[in-house]
Amino acid sequence: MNHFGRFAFLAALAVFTTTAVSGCGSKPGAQRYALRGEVISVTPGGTSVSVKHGDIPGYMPAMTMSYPLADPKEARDLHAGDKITADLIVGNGRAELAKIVVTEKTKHASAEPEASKP
Ligand SMILES: [Cu+2]
Repeated sequence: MNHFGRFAFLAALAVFTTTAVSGCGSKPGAQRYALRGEVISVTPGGTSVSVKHGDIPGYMPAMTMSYPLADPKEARDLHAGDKITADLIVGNGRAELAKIVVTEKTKHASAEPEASKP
Protein backbone atom coordinates (compact mmCIF):
# COMPACT_ATOMS: atom_id res chain seq x y z
CA MET A 1 0.00 0.00 0.00
CA ASN A 2 2.72 2.37 1.01
CA HIS A 3 4.74 1.66 -2.07
CA PHE A 4 1.77 2.11 -4.31
CA GLY A 5 0.97 5.45 -2.72
CA ARG A 6 4.48 6.65 -3.33
CA PHE A 7 4.37 5.50 -6.94
CA ALA A 8 1.08 7.27 -7.55
CA PHE A 9 2.50 10.45 -6.11
CA LEU A 10 5.56 10.30 -8.35
CA ALA A 11 3.41 9.54 -11.39
CA ALA A 12 1.19 12.50 -10.64
CA LEU A 13 4.23 14.67 -10.18
CA ALA A 14 5.63 13.55 -13.54
CA VAL A 15 2.37 14.36 -15.31
CA PHE A 16 2.19 17.73 -13.64
CA THR A 17 5.76 18.58 -14.61
CA THR A 18 5.24 17.56 -18.23
CA THR A 19 2.08 19.59 -18.46
CA ALA A 20 3.71 22.62 -16.93
CA VAL A 21 6.65 22.47 -19.33
CA SER A 22 4.62 22.02 -22.49
CA GLY A 23 2.21 24.71 -21.39
CA CYS A 24 4.78 27.46 -21.07
CA GLY A 25 5.82 28.00 -24.64
CA SER A 26 8.73 27.63 -26.88
CA LYS A 27 11.40 25.19 -25.82
CA PRO A 28 11.13 21.44 -25.66
CA GLY A 29 9.51 19.06 -28.10
CA ALA A 30 6.62 19.90 -30.35
CA GLN A 31 3.83 22.34 -29.81
CA ARG A 32 0.26 21.48 -30.71
CA TYR A 33 -2.27 23.95 -31.97
CA ALA A 34 -5.89 23.37 -32.84
CA LEU A 35 -6.53 24.15 -36.48
CA ARG A 36 -9.91 24.63 -38.10
CA GLY A 37 -10.28 25.28 -41.79
CA GLU A 38 -11.23 24.22 -45.27
CA VAL A 39 -9.27 21.97 -47.60
CA ILE A 40 -8.20 23.81 -50.73
CA SER A 41 -6.26 21.00 -52.36
CA VAL A 42 -4.51 17.72 -51.63
CA THR A 43 -1.26 16.72 -53.29
CA PRO A 44 -1.56 13.49 -55.32
CA GLY A 45 0.62 11.46 -52.97
CA GLY A 46 -1.22 12.81 -49.96
CA THR A 47 1.97 14.22 -48.57
CA SER A 48 0.56 17.66 -48.02
CA VAL A 49 -2.70 19.55 -47.90
CA SER A 50 -3.39 23.15 -48.68
CA VAL A 51 -5.73 24.54 -46.04
CA LYS A 52 -7.53 27.83 -45.69
CA HIS A 53 -7.46 28.06 -41.93
CA GLY A 54 -8.67 30.42 -39.28
CA ASP A 55 -6.67 32.21 -36.64
CA ILE A 56 -4.34 29.95 -34.70
CA PRO A 57 -3.95 31.84 -31.44
CA GLY A 58 -0.32 32.17 -30.45
CA TYR A 59 1.03 30.86 -33.73
CA MET A 60 -0.28 32.48 -36.91
CA PRO A 61 -3.16 34.52 -38.24
CA ALA A 62 -5.78 33.16 -40.61
CA MET A 63 -4.30 32.32 -44.01
CA THR A 64 -4.20 29.75 -46.77
CA MET A 65 -1.11 27.62 -46.83
CA SER A 66 0.16 24.10 -47.43
CA TYR A 67 1.06 21.73 -44.63
CA PRO A 68 2.73 18.32 -44.78
CA LEU A 69 0.77 15.52 -43.14
CA ALA A 70 2.15 13.59 -40.21
CA ASP A 71 0.51 10.51 -41.71
CA PRO A 72 -0.18 10.63 -45.48
CA LYS A 73 -2.88 7.97 -45.01
CA GLU A 74 -5.03 10.69 -43.49
CA ALA A 75 -5.26 12.36 -46.90
CA ARG A 76 -7.32 9.50 -48.34
CA ASP A 77 -10.61 10.86 -47.09
CA LEU A 78 -9.85 14.49 -47.79
CA HIS A 79 -11.28 16.42 -50.70
CA ALA A 80 -11.11 20.04 -51.74
CA GLY A 81 -13.92 21.85 -50.00
CA ASP A 82 -14.04 19.64 -46.91
CA LYS A 83 -14.18 21.44 -43.60
CA ILE A 84 -11.71 20.00 -41.15
CA THR A 85 -10.29 20.27 -37.71
CA ALA A 86 -6.78 19.04 -37.03
CA ASP A 87 -3.84 19.26 -34.72
CA LEU A 88 -1.06 21.42 -36.05
CA ILE A 89 2.17 20.04 -34.64
CA VAL A 90 5.03 22.48 -34.69
CA GLY A 91 8.55 21.38 -33.92
CA ASN A 92 12.00 20.82 -35.36
CA GLY A 93 11.52 23.60 -37.86
CA ARG A 94 8.41 22.14 -39.44
CA ALA A 95 4.67 22.25 -38.95
CA GLU A 96 2.54 19.28 -39.87
CA LEU A 97 -1.08 18.24 -39.58
CA ALA A 98 -2.28 15.26 -37.58
CA LYS A 99 -5.57 13.89 -36.28
CA ILE A 100 -7.50 15.35 -39.17
CA VAL A 101 -11.26 15.19 -38.69
CA VAL A 102 -13.67 16.09 -41.47
CA THR A 103 -16.43 18.10 -39.85
CA GLU A 104 -18.31 18.79 -43.05
CA LYS A 105 -18.04 16.86 -46.30
CA THR A 106 -17.99 18.84 -49.48
CA LYS A 107 -21.03 18.24 -51.68
CA HIS A 108 -18.82 17.13 -54.55
CA ALA A 109 -17.61 14.06 -52.71
CA SER A 110 -20.88 12.19 -53.20
CA ALA A 111 -20.51 12.53 -56.97
CA GLU A 112 -17.23 10.64 -56.96
CA PRO A 113 -17.07 6.98 -57.94
CA GLU A 114 -17.19 4.61 -55.00
CA ALA A 115 -14.46 2.24 -56.06
CA SER A 116 -10.96 3.48 -55.43
CA LYS A 117 -8.33 0.81 -55.13
CA PRO A 118 -5.15 1.74 -53.34
CU1 LIG B 1 -0.30 29.68 -41.99
